[in-house]
Amino acid sequence: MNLNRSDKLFKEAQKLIPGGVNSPVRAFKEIGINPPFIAKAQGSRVYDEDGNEYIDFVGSWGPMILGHNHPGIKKALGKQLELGTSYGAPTALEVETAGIITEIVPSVEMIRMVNSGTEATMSALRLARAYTKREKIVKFAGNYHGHHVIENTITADYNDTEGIKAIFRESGAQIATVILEPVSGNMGVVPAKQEFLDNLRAITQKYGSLLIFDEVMTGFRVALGGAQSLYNIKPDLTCFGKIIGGGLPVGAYGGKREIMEMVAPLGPVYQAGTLSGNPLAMTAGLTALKILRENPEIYIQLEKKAKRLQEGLETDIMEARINRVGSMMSVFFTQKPVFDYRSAKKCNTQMYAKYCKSMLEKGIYLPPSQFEAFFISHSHTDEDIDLFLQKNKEILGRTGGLKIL
Ligand code: KE4
Repeated sequence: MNLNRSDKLFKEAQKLIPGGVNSPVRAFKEIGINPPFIAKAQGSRVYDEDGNEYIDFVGSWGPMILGHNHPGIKKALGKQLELGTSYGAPTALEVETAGIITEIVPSVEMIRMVNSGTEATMSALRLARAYTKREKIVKFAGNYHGHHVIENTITADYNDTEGIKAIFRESGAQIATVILEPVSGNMGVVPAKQEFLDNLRAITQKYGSLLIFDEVMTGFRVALGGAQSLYNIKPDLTCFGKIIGGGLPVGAYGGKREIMEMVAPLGPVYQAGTLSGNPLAMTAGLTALKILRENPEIYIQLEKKAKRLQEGLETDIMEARINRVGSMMSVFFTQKPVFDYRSAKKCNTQMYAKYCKSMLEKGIYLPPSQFEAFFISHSHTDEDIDLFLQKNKEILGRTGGLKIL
């Protein structure tokens, strides 16, 4: 596979940008090869600077649920471009976007736009501390809430109900909030158990702590209403990102009115942003959300395609476990269940690296890290799924074994 131009660009990039990338995972370090530099994308495909074509299962790490360069989003952006790109003033677009999210996600009565998932979780945590007048934050090993450093935390084990009960017995009165990914995507895909979430909701209520769902990845992904609609749990605050930007930079946090009313200029929690609610980003996000709301069969089709891929991989790769929720999934090279970060870390990550590299050489673009999710989009066809399964077979040796090892 010719990666000459990408290699040259990477060499140049490394002189100017830390690690040659603007986000670490893009450097393909875990895979041990130079990353392809992507030149364009359309539907389920991305194309690198050397003209190599890939079926894309990274989907820009989640936003591309409708596929790349969706015609409806492109048309809406073209129209908005005629009207300008940023005003630093309130717009009707922000009202409409806030409206559609609060309509689709009932736990969100009020919402504030920011520019990334990191900003969303950072702001939600600050707000939770201000609202409860407490400082401690409970988070979970293997969950990622953006690159901000969360101080004064207690790190618990995911899916460990007894562990959480013990933490609250010990420190409940000091705990401002519990934050988690209701379906983890950042240790690979690891779904929360229903009783684990039910307990979290009950115990935070009992101790007067807030429950924050980080749905930056799962929001509008695992279902239109996100993971909270699958588990039928109402968190106090929810963080969004990725899909709500339709491919442009958007994050948001929202929840109970009485909590959100503490945010400036209404309340004392100052949070601001030059490009928050930017008209272009709102246009892309709003268009994507309208398409998802008006075409519920999209989620039925996503489920069908993703289920078929999961079953195909489970049949062909004897050494692997596939965790999946809706159209987000991960291949773990282990024979044991993966239900928390400890079990995820026991997987054969070297095997994953070889698998990912071999699939890339076959034109299948997977996340270059075991501890990420890959995504099916509405633009992936049945042929794309067939090709994934066929390429998967090609790199397997003896029945189910990996020839590459
Ligand atoms: P951003 O600041 O990257 O928009 O969002 C941070 C974030 C917060 N919460 C969850 C659950 C997330 O998954 C993320 C970001 N996800 C990673 C991929 N796992 C983004 C990819 C990257 O870091 O380049």
